[in-house]
Amino acid sequence: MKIGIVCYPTFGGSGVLATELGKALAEKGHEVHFITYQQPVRLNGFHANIFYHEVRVPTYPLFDYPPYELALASTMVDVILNHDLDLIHAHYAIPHASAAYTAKQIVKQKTGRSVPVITTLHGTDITLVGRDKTYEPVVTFSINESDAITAVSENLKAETLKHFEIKKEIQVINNFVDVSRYNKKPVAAFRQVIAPHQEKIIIHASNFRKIKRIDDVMAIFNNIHKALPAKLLMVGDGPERPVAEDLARQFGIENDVRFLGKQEQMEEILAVSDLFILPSEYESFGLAALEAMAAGSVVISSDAGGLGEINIHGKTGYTAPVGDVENMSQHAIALLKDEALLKEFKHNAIAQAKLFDIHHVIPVYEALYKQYCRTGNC
Ligand code: GMT
Repeated sequence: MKIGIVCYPTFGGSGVLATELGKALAEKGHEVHFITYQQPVRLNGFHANIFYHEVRVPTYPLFDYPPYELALASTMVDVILNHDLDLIHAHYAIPHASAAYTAKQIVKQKTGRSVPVITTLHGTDITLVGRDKTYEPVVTFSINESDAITAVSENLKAETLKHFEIKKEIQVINNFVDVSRYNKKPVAAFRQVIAPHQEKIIIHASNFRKIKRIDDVMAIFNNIHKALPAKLLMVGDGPERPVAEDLARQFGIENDVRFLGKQEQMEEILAVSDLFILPSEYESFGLAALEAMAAGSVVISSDAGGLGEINIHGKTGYTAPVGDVENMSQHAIALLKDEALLKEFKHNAIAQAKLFDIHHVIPVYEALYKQYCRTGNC
């Protein structure tokens, strides 16, 4: 099949998922066309079946707000027509689903062909931004106009139905991870640099936005640090980073906290981790936690959104109500102090990640595409 993937190219979970999906589809022989404003971060190296089409937004003195959505829709039309795409898969509703709707109408008018649009809802497009009155009518319309709608967790499906008037079935297709890539032996030299005295290694990775509750991450680590020798690796970047740096200094733990910035090779970093902290206010799924589990890290998370669907309380780690720093700290300390229990939970985390392995999920997307693909390529 010839598949157009529209996504955000940045480090966020929706872009990562879309890129990994495209790469896996290309590996299986499909022709994949990424359409976005920048080379997606995980799209590195050459693959004969992968094409990248950059959306350029010309500036003009009149445009206080450059019309990205129009440029995206026009680029989609161009790619659909010139590469004879079978379908468009839009990741994140805003503005991808509405731009895909526009492109579809233009192609229909030009050629009479109706190109299927599949929209995957990822989280904040529904729970935060999409619900805002400024966007809601367009989001509702473009979701309903999609030929198929998928959500990355049962929780996100429920949230979507609760807040939007959706007239179509939403299929849950969980996010996935390539367990074979993450389940690596830790690089001894890297571990030695980070934790020279065999300290436990704790990781948090996110876009450092308010919703991630970075202050909780720091408070939980501070409690862990008081109880046992430990190091914290903060991966990613975003508006709350200065807050985290301030807190590290206030707690006097700045020498045991490393801010690594945005990282592409998460599998290398996660390979040395013992425990992953994700105390978010909301996560539709928590792909970062799943990747950590695939690398054999136990997870201490909030029970918000879809997190409980992947992090099984008392088995792969622990979940606690949002903001319950004490609860999360005590569970983390108990686990880190008990080598046998930690080993058992790490084993469980890998087993749980295997349920979300890429090899189970790609065929589900392929089957969905086949349902809508109407050309000779299908
Ligand atoms: O909040 C983020 O981490 C970024 C955001 C995005 O849209 O890229 O992530 C959302 O989609 C991911 C992939 O489906 C999910 O794993 C994240 O849980 C979700 N974030 C939220 O719901 C806050």
